[in-house]
Amino acid sequence: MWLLLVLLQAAVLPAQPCEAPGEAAAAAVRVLSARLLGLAADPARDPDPSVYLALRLADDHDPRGEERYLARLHDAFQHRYGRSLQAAGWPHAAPHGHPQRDAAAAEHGTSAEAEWPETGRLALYLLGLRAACPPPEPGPQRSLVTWLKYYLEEDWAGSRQHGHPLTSYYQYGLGVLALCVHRKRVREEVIRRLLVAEQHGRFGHAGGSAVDTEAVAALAFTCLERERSVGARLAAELRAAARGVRRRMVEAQGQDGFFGNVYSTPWAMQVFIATKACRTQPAYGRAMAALLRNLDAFATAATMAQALPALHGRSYLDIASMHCREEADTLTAIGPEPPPKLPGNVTVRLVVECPELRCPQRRLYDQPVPVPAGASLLDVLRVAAAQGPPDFMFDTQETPQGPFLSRVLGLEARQQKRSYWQLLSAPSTSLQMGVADYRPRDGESLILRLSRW
Ligand code: B12
Repeated sequence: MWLLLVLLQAAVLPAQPCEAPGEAAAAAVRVLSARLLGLAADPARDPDPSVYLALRLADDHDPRGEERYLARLHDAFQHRYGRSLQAAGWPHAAPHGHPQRDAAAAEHGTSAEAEWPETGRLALYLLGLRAACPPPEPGPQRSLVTWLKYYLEEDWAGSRQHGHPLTSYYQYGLGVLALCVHRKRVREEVIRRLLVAEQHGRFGHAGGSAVDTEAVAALAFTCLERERSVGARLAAELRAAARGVRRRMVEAQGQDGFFGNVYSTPWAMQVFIATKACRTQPAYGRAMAALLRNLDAFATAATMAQALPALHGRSYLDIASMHCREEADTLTAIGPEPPPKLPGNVTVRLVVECPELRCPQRRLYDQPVPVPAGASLLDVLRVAAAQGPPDFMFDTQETPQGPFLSRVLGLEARQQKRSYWQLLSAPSTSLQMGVADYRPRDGESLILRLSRW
């Protein structure tokens, strides 16, 4: 009866492709892959495992370019995680911090931050290794897997204390997903922590949507269930949780076709791909159409890297079954285009708000800032810093997503306190881009607000 229903549904609903449909769309997606390859070739940018994953999950390849990128990733990660945890003093000592972050932390007196787990980055690197062709020897990967298991525990120690992982459920979910894709046993307790958080709706945070995190968790659940590495009862719970995530995404799909926003939509689409609902679920087709209408939104390496797997109809679960066939050299890099030069100037109002008790007043800064048309918010901040009085100061930290605004007027957003400098367009629209990518309109008021997440 059940089988009959499934067959009937498949026969009634028109099948749609999981990848971008039609030749024109496929060509546009190939151009996006070629742009990403162009950005990957720039040695000035730190290598990012998500970029490598997107190149590996594409239809077209530049095998030598991908090899070079993998070598850069090894350079960045292996020296740090190549040694065993025991050699690093575990379980009695925390692993050493990130070299760059340590230096920054020492400078700003935030040494505690340097010891925080790097669950997400290590998980993405391990996923990248699994996607490499040919796959590297498993030996050196063993210590990486041990480090990842250690980080998941460290993260959770934070959760017991604070009610959430030290990093985020997004990174915790990536950690579980990476272990599963590597076919490593994941302790039931580790899985249950994520499952319970999903069941209690703990993925959302103030000022941000939960879609990206829900999607990562649902991918991890689907992987665990598929690998048959858990008992029948837990498998049924994981299947139900992934189904629940998918149902909520369909229900919450916007008129614009997005699940959440344009940037979370590709992650959500990966869930439909991984659970094989992409061919039959009309919401998936609408989301694909919406992405294809908005490909221009994916202008940075990080956003392109997150969009491309879904545009190719692939999910991170496909990494587990990648075959290393001879891959033809069919992708040629396209160099980055400089932003168009616009004539004239615009004036933007820059406001800094601190709704916290430690601040003497809520509004700390409110000034017009003239900048050339087409300038980014980062340009606005630089002009404001140069123009004074009143004085304006800010700091950014480099991340794979671009510069992250970390300090304004001497006030630092603190990871431990889950505070951050939120970017808003007045009166209350949270920006969907960072300071380097957002280009304000003439007369727009932009608010930098110290917020909690
Ligand atoms: C968790 C999260 C946050 C947390 C990060 C803190 C933490 N300790 O984890 C908080 C709440 C602080 C945050 C803030 C913002 N975020 Co955010 N964030 C995420 C999320 C869900 C996961 C990031 C992550 O952990 N990645 C895994 C790790 C391994 O990768 P990573 O690159 O090292 O991650 C670090 C950086 O990405 C950085 N970060 C997080 N968000 C952003 C956004 C920007 C623009 C930059 C430069 C850096 C950055 O914090 C991460 C943890 O250290 C992603 C979802 C996604 N699809 O990527 C959105 C996401 C990256 N964020 C986004 C946005 C828009 C923002 C904000 C600009 C929102 C706003 N209006 O203020 C701010 C950044 C403002 C600033 N001060 O510069 C967008 C970026 C889209 C784009 N065009 O690039 C995403 C994709 C969400 C979405 N679907 O729209 N974010």
